Amino acid sequence: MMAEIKNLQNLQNTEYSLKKLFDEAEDFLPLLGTDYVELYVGNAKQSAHFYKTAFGFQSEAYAGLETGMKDRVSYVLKQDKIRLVLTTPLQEDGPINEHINKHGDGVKVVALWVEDATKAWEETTKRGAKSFFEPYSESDDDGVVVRSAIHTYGETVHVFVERKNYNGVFLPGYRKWESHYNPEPVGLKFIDHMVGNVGWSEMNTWCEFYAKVMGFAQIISFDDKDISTEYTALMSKVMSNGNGRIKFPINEPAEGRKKSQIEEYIDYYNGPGVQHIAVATDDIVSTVSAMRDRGVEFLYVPDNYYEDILDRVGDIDESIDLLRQHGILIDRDDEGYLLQLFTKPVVDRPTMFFEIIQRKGAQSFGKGNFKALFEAIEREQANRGTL
Ligand code: TYF
Ligand code: FE
Repeated sequence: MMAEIKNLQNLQNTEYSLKKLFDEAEDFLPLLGTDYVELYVGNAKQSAHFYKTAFGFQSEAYAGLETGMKDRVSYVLKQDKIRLVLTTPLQEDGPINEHINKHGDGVKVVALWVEDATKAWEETTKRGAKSFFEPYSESDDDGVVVRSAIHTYGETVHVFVERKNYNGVFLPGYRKWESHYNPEPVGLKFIDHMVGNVGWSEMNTWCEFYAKVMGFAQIISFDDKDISTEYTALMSKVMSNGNGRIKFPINEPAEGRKKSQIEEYIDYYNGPGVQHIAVATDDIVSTVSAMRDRGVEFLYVPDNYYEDILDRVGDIDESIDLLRQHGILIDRDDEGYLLQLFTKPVVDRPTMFFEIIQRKGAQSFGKGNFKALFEAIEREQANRGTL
C-alpha cells in the first residue's frame, strides 16, 4: 500500500513538473499514446514467429494476398498495450524494398494515437513538418479510421491514427490472425520510450523539430562529459509530450577515444533511425528470465557491477542476488529507482535493440548505468571489429 501511494505521488510529481515545462497554451498536438510500431523486414512471417516465441507477443491481425492486399504482407502482434506491425513486400522494387535494402530490418513507422488525425497533420505541417501522406479515412463494417503522416529523422515517419469508435482487429483491410501457436506473454506492458540515433551535430536540430513542430519539451540532457571520457561518446536529450506518455530520447555521436556506438549504428543503418524500443514490465525478473529461456540474448555486465551497488542505490525491494543472476541493472534518482536491461541487437546489422525497464518511481533513464552499459556495448563492438 505504501509503495502504491509513493508511486502515485511520483506520478503526480512527474505530471506537475511536466506541466511546468509546457506553457499554459493549449496543447496543439494532444497524444493519447503510441498506437503501433511498424517494422519493414525481409521476412515478416519468420520475424512474427520470433516476436511470438522470444518476446511473448500474441497473434492479432493479418493482411496479405488472402485479404486482397497484393503487394505486401503485414502481421500485427500484440502484448498488453504494445502493437508491433511487421511488413514485407511481395514484389520487386518500391519504397519498402528500398528501405530494407538500405537499412536492413528496422522501424519505419512510429504511429501515435490521436483524437483528430486531420488536425494533427495540419498543426504539424504548418509548423514545418514534411508530409508523408495527407489525412485519409478507411472504413469497413467495424467503423472508420483516419490516418495522416509526417516525416521525422532519417526515413522514419510518424503516422497519426484516429480511431473513430473503430471496433475491428487493427485497421480496415486486416482480419483476425488465427494461429494454433500461442506462446505465453512475458509481461511486456507498454512502450516507455523510443530512441532515435541521428548524425553528427544533428541532435539539436531534431530536438527543435520535436519542440517546434510537435510541441514537445526537453526533460533531460546528457552531454559527452556525462558519458564519454574512456567510453564511446554520445550526447543525448530526452523530449517528451505534454502528458508524458510519449518520450523520445535523441542521441548523436560525439568524438571519443573509440568509435561511438551511435556512429556504428549510423554506418550500418545508413543514416538516422530508431535505435531502441524500451518496453515496460512490472516484474523485470520474471520477464527477463522468460525471455532468456526463450532465446533472447542480453548484454552482459561483469559481476563486479554488483559489488558496490547498494551504496549507490540504497535499499530496494528486489533481492540483489536475483538481479545479479539475471544481469539486471539498477539506478536511482530523487524520485525512486529503476531496473533495466538491454538486449543485443535483434537484427543482423548492429542496429536495433530492445530495453526492458521497470520503473519504481524513477522517471529518469539510467544515467548511473551508462558506464557499465557502454562498456558492455563496447565489448560487443570489439567482437564485431567495429570499435
Ligand atoms: O534511453 C536511454 O537514454 C537509456 C540509456 O546507446 C541509453 O536507455 C542511451 C544510449 C544508448 C543506450 C542506452
Ligand atoms: Fe532507453
